[in-house]
Amino acid sequence: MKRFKRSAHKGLLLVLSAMLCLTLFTPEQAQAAEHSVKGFYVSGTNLMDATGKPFIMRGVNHSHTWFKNDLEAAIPAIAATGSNTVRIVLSNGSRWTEDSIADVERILALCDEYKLTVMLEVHDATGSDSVAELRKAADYWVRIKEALIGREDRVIVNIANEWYGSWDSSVWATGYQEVIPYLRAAGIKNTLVVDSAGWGQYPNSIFTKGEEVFASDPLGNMIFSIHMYEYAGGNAQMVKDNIDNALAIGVPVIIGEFGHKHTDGDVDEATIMSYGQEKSVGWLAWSWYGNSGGVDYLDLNRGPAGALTDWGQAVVNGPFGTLATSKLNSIYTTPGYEPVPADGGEATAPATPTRVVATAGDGQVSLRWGSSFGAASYVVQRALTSEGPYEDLAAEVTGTSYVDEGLSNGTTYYYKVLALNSAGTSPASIVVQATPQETYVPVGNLEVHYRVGDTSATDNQIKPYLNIHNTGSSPVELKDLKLRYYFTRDGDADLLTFIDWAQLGAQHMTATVGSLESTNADTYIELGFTEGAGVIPAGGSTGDIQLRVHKSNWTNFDESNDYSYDPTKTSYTSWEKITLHQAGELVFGLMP
Ligand SMILES: [Ca+2]
Ligand SMILES: [Ca+2]
Ligand SMILES: [Ca+2]
Repeated sequence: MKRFKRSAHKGLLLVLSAMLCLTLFTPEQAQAAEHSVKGFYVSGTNLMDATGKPFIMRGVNHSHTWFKNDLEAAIPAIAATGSNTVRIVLSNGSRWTEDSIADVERILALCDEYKLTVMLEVHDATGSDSVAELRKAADYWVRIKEALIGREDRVIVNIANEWYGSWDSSVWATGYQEVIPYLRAAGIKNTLVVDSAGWGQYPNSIFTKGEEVFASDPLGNMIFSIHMYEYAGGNAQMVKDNIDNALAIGVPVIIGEFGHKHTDGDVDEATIMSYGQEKSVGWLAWSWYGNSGGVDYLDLNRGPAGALTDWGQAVVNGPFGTLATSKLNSIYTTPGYEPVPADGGEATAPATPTRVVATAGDGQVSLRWGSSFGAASYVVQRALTSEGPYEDLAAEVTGTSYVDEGLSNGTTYYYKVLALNSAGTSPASIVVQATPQETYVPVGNLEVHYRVGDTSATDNQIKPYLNIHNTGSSPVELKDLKLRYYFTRDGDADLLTFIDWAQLGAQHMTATVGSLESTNADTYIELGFTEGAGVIPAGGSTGDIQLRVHKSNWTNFDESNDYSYDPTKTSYTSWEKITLHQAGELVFGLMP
């Protein structure tokens, strides 16, 4: 029962059911007998995941091919909606820039980290009635098949977005009957998705020709997709009829795209979501962001990682939205699940840990990393130089973080993380480093906050932005305060200072240049306040003070060697490498 033709599908299923009863196969045995590859498979009108549980897609579409640089922002934000699936728009190169296999691998690795099942699609043949365009889509999947093989448990292939624009079924069916066996012959065993004719909005093609198309798949591992806009999802009855009639042929169907309205009318999105839940039918809303040309209202989100729109709120937070109804692919939640390659052979070693971050603390370093797909545990290695030698610091770490304690402040430590399972060990992650430092505790009630006004360390200006906070319970006279910003002046030219803006009034501020001899500091700018500057109220602050320093000959600085400069502080943060004196006494910060 590994493979059977659709024509015999229903009868054989009955026989299989009878055999299951008689021989008491476990579900695992039945699945192993029925499927030549561990991955998604079709059982009646259900799509099943590789652990044998029904998988009901809940998620969104993401227009990756037009916004290739936004992936790292978009995927975590999409995962945060609770989606279990993301449908990724790719290009086979006919109409847009082809997404290379390396790019696809990058997408799939990132989605693995965020436990998102991926439905890949190519968009170039959208609306075309040309079989040649469908073949180009199929050829694309064969070109990148090495990215698909071995990921049958988490990657689904939507052969061609909305191929076939006409409201007609014959050529639509024969086109798919040609390319589906072609994809299978190439060794692609992933679940395939076929969009209905009529730009995805003519589900009659599924009702009438769907069984013939399904029969062309020697693995019987394909599902249909309806795109529900005004012509296929315009009202509740239309939504229900289209879902019911598609399921009636005995094959799974999903709503691969839907909106809340469209060019020529309303869409009943509430029924799509609620009836989809009632009938265990998957759905993927169009689309994360980036819509234009008059359908901007279809954006679910404001930018790759911005806030949800009203449409996004409905899809994510609605009564049948992703947060209420989405369940992750069980492969990501089943302890001990190990991915198996397409040939059914040995389990594979996990992926290399990515997004490794080391954060220095007082006598310690905190490490965290993204979860590696297929990992049972992690090993953290440490060295005192970036080249090593690295020694195992912690083994069998089952989470994705580790705190290395008892370290010497001022010493730089280097770390790598590796992932393990029963099949082996991943390659090591990139090296990260951190230098533990004593935590600075302010002695009084005044605290200097700093951010960089420009992050270019080699241009002709130094731009520290400053704000003094009074955390005490009585007001502080500004005229008693002196701020110092320390740097190396990199040359002999005179320095010009400007208060570009100060919330308390730049006319109440003074700026003078002083010198000293210390590491990374031969010069400082001292900011003071006039008699009329007033006070910092209890619990208040000075507000923004925007200082700018130039040389008289406008040559460049090198800020990278400046004591007070920290380009990572792009938002206001307490910063002890700027000092504050009150009536001549140091009350905040560490002098260089
Ligand atoms: Ca609507
Ligand atoms: Ca600068
Ligand atoms: Ca400098």
